[in-house]
Amino acid sequence: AYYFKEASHTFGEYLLVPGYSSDKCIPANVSLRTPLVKFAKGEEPKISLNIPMTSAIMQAVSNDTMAIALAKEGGISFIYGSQTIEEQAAMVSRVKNYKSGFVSSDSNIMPSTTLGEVLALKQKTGHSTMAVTEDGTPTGKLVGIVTSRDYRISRMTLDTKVETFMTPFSKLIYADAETTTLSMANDLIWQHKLNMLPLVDKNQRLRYMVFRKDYTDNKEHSLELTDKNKRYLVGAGINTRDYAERVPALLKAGADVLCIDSSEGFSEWQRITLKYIHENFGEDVKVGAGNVVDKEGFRFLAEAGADFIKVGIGGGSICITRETKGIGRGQATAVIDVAEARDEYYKETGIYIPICSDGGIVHDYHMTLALAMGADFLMLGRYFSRFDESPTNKVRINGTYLKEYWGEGSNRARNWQRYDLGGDKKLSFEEGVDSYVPYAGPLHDNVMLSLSKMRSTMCNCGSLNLAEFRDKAKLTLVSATSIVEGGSHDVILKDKFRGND
Ligand code: MZP
Repeated sequence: AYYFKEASHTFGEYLLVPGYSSDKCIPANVSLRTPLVKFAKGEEPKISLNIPMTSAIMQAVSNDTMAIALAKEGGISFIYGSQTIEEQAAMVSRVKNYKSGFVSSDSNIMPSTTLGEVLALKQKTGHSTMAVTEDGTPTGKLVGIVTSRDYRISRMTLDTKVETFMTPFSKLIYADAETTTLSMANDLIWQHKLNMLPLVDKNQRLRYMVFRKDYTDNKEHSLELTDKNKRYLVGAGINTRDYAERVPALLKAGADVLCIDSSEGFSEWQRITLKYIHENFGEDVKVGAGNVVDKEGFRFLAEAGADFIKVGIGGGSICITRETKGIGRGQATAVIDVAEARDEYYKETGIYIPICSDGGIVHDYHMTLALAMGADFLMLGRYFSRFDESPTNKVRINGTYLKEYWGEGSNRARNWQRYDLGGDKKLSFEEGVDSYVPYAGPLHDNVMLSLSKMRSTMCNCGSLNLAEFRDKAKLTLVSATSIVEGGSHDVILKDKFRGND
């Protein structure tokens, strides 16, 4: 037998040691943009995410409602595959056909986005103007407009409320998108000597910008900031059995990316599946594979053609694989090892294959640690299952609100394909549990909070983007005693006394 030299560790056993933060290191300047699929040196990945979060390929997590909510934030869901092909394709298609209130693709821009990045997007989309919202979401407050005029590029900072939207002439005027026609808008523009006029809907959300005739090219413009053509990114899980039928149905429904969902990815079944998909549907169809926990597993899937590789066995909150089968590896060690393999592969071939840390995230800071250790993005099950948007029941037990959350390898999900080694089409024994998680409210609020912690930590480590963070991060293992030191200790929490009042 081969023995790994060191024990494998998980996130809770590590801490980050701060590095020098310059005065540029403020959370608003941090970009969390990350590649989702592989790309060659010097090229752009075909799909990137604005935040490094994906939701798990699970019945209790990723349906169409979750996918829309997460895409709005800049992440992506992988719709669960343990349902019929028709049902799964219908979910994908509901996401793709969802009419969003999003302020167009350009609105997915946060103040942290650099001017250069906005300009590149402007060029790509052909828009003369772009809206920048406070948190990069359609419903976020408008904080800036990037526009080009006389070949000069400027970024205007606006008052944060649409009601007090400032035009270049500091006029405080806006109009109702429901009742104002384009010609009425133009009249208003001339009457009030404006350069542009924002139109808002009844919820005061910005819907259109109307520009003065000579503003850029002597033509009248109205930019619809809801850009009805916008379609959210969505992924879908597949398995190593019915891919010949499932993949075309998902692609037809509009899936942007696929992922082989398996508890153990270092297998010939995955190689055959990847080969079939790329040969029959072309290299443009992007497929992730996994899960693996060491360099050898990474190399195998990289050579088999995976577009991204998921890391993690046995670390999921609902997972009992380590107890039932005795396989797995501490999640932090697995990520560190596989990230090294990814970097070696990149050096050798010039191909960067993003890796995803899947499972085992308990606290928000674990996400940040996983990214520091080399993950390009994260897959989260328990985290998202707690939100309003997850597909499960909300129940009240002993005065506490909870949501149901169950594993794909539990008797409830019976996703035998995920554990398939050839042979019987059934789940021979359970590898997951059926459980409750504390209900946590809407996805948007929670994701914003988690990301703001992530951005702060990155600033403490002197990093403004994820690649820089991976390079600069300094990590230390901590002893069991110092873990105790990390929580509140040697004080009596006031909460404990409430019952005795
Ligand atoms: P977590 O975020 O709840 O800790 O873990 C979610 C991950 O656990 C999933 O993305 C998947 O890789 C894994 N999973 C899903 N079902 C099971 C199971 O039943 C499982 N054992 O391990």
